[in-house]
Amino acid sequence: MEKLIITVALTGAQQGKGANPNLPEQPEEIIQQAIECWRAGAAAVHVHARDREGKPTAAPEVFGEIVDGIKAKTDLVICLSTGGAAKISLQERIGMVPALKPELASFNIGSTMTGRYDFENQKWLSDFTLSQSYSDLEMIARAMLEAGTKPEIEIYDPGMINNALLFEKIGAIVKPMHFSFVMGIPGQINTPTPKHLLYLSESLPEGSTWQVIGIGVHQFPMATMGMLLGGHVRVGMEDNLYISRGIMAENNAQFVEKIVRIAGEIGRPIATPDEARDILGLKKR
Ligand code: KMH
Ligand code: ZN
Repeated sequence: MEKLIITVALTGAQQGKGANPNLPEQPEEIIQQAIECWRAGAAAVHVHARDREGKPTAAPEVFGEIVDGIKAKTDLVICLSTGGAAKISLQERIGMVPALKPELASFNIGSTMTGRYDFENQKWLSDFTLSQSYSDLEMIARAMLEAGTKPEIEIYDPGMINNALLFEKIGAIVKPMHFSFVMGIPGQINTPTPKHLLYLSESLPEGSTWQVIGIGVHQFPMATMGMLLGGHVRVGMEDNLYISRGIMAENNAQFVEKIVRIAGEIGRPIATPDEARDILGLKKR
């Protein structure tokens, strides 16, 4: 079986320390947890940034501080998030791409809705629509192409694979493409079942690579299915705050340790960061 790339999404733009106090927010915490994940067997990290008040930011300086800190101590593949958050404009979201020219950056290839409802108090805790037109998407794709950044194409419903094919046709994305299947967000079409994962993975153009991102309780079951199907996995506290049912994660390295254990049991060897670069067709460091 091909070596397994373990990516860790260390922290997101939605949940904060209020949801899990161990969630890293500040650059020094993010860097420290990235190093621990690398030691545990991660090949890549997916990075979001926050300002000193803990609000999501896309500022290239903050991303730059995190990237420099991770690069100083590890050879991890670094994927920067261009997903942004409410009140962050499209231009701001992708500003770090030309500024930092990351190896990988997330590319949400369509519009998505995310929300969390508090049933007890009957109100929305978060309610965010990432609204992107085709020309917005083309702009993001071309910014990545120009910077030499490989897009990590985030797929929230199968139709978004068609968008990737369209942008490849017009020369804004080049093959081989790398995809993430985000599975288990209510209201989005990638239902977290084996059937859906099989369908998604079989719908990709020849030569593509992919990883599965299971949200919340779906994280480890979907990761295991992904590993069995020959895909790669993303785990970590951006997507799931619990290391097992009812038990809050103490840090991100715990997720890597758990995946390494499962991969060992099913006979899937783990990729080093440089092996991940080979698999993804990234330049050597
Ligand atoms: N929040 C995840 C479900 C991004 O950062 O651009 C998908 C994600 C997207 O990580
Ligand atoms: Zn993200």
